[in-house]
Amino acid sequence: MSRKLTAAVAQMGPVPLADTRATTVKRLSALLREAASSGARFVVFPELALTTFFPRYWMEEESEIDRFFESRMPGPQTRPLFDLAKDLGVGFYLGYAERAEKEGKVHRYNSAILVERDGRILGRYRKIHLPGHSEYLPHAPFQHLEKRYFEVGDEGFKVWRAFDAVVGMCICNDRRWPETFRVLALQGAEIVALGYNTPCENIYHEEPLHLRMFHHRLSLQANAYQNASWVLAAAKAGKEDGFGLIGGSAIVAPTGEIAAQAQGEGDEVIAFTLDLELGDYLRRTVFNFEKHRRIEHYRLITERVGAREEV
Ligand code: CDT
Repeated sequence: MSRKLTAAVAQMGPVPLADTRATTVKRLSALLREAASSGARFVVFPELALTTFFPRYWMEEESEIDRFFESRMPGPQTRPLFDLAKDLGVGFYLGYAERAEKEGKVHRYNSAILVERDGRILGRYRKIHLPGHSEYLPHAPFQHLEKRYFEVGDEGFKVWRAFDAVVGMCICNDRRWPETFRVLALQGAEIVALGYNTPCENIYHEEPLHLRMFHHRLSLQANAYQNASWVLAAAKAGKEDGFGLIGGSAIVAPTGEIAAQAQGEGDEVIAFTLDLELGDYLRRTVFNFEKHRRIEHYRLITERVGAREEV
């Protein structure tokens, strides 16, 4: 039986600091409509899609920080997107900053949700591989304060049955770590949805722009192939209040080939019909995990964090 799903990646151009949630939700709604008109039943939006990429700014006041966070999902400002999804019968992945309260304590996460075609939230992922730093870097061209504003996700890498497939989620920097995709694939992930904000400049060292894009694609393509998964990757792109973000939104096949990619750095929808059987085929053959993995030799992966010379 053929198993096909038309899915879309909705890239966003810059979201200026001054924009309101209402303006941004309108943009997301327009992208959702466009994706629906190209036949998509699942749409992936970027990481922190509702605001500018605020971890580039040093902030001290809690109220200043909190204005970038959602304490309810859907909340009054985001509700229209959920209602539209239900009307159109299109589900989505949405990245946002989550403010949660547990036992009287506030927690903040860089999160994404998976929403089914009836507008129901099926699942949530809280980003695990947080890049950047927590202290102010006086000489850096901008800050990357994810380690200051977010806690490490506490819910693991999970998958959900959605859109008649098995869907996993991760966020931005997670794509550079093979463990992300392998843990999802071990739970049967056929599709991995991922939103990202990748600055054009690397705050750690001088790096030519072409390498930023190369490493982005390399990570998507290698992980898609080695885990026989479709990868749907949505960027926030372009100059956001003067700070460049790479584009390169893409749909990558389980063969590791790029099936579709964004052309520009603005709001743009790319859609593709995923053949889910392609992944099944690879999982029965070259990447038949049950047959070929040798876990007795992988112990160090979960026992050791940093590398240590042992010669
Ligand atoms: N948002 C996010 O995770 N950005 C990171 C920047 C890393 S800088 C080496 C990314 O992996 O794209």
